[in-house]
Amino acid sequence: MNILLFSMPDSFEHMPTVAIRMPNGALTSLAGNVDPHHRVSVADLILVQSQVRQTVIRLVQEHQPDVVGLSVMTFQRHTAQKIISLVRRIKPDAHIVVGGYDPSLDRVAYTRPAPGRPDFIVRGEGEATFRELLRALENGRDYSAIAGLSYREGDQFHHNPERPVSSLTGEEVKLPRRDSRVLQGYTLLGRPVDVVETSRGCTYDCSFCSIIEMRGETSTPTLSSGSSRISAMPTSGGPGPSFWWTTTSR
Ligand code: B12
Ligand code: SF4
Repeated sequence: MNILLFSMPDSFEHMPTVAIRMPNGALTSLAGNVDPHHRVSVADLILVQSQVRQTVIRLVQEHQPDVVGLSVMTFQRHTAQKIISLVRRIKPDAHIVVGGYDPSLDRVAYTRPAPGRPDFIVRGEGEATFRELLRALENGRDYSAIAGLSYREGDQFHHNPERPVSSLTGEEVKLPRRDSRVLQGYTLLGRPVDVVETSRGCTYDCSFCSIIEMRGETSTPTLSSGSSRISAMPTSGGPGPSFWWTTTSR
């Protein structure tokens, strides 16, 4: 199947894109964890902030996606709903999936009847849930056994049980696929940048933070420099980024 994954274009006023244009770590991780016969394209819309509509239309026409996925933070919800409506108009048969912090923590906002409503909500960690969803779509299987998934039947959403948190060590979560990106130009203060994930979750409970709600009070260990996740980063001195931003919580 053709899969097109978008992150949202919105940035906070203190993070203008002239200073920071960072890739979304979730989407390349999803791309690295689906079955290998799928064609996955990742588009970080932060790179085309002034041409969002044209870019979405162009990419949908070029890639003819069977599945369109959106990664959404809370302050980006309204934009996500507008993009879903746009995709529905230009590719009505595409299955639309949302994931990330906002759909995970406020699923109700995505289930109300409205033009920007998705077909599926992936709650919590997405790698295994999204892979199983693609298998079910491909083989016409039912969705009720897929942990972490909410799915729509007519106007009714069903919410399956939660999926347990994964570990970054071992083979449970495979390496991200950065070569699935179809837009380029990530920079931090004008220098090339990329992200590498070194741990997940947190054992603290700060009231303003979404981590605990998302993953529970657990933390996967911080990876050592010998791990495959770190050694798969392009080495310094080569064509790779000048900066690596780690996604560890603390
Ligand atoms: C790295 C990071 C950044 C970087 C890069 C962000 C980027 N380009 O994505 C920078 C520094 C730029 C950043 C900025 C901000 N961030 Co930030 N960031 C993070 C951080 C530390 C890691 C995110 C990450 O890559 N995780 C690794 C990936 C693999 O995990 P994931 O994102 O959770 O994705 C998984 C699931 O959510 C799901 N999933 C996600 N998307 C999708 C999509 C689909 C289709 C599917 C199926 C599944 C799915 O599957 C993924 C794999 O399991 C998180 C905290 C954390 N530890 O997670 C905060 C976090 C995401 N940021 C947060 C916030 C608020 C911000 C800012 C708004 C802060 C601010 N006030 O300016 C800005 C906004 C950025 C912008 N666009 O302007 C909040 C979001 C809270 C919320 N409720 O939405 C978080 C959770 C921090 C927190 N403590 O609460 N951020
Ligand atoms: S990730 Fe940071 S802000 Fe969030 S609970 Fe842990 S220590 Fe607190």
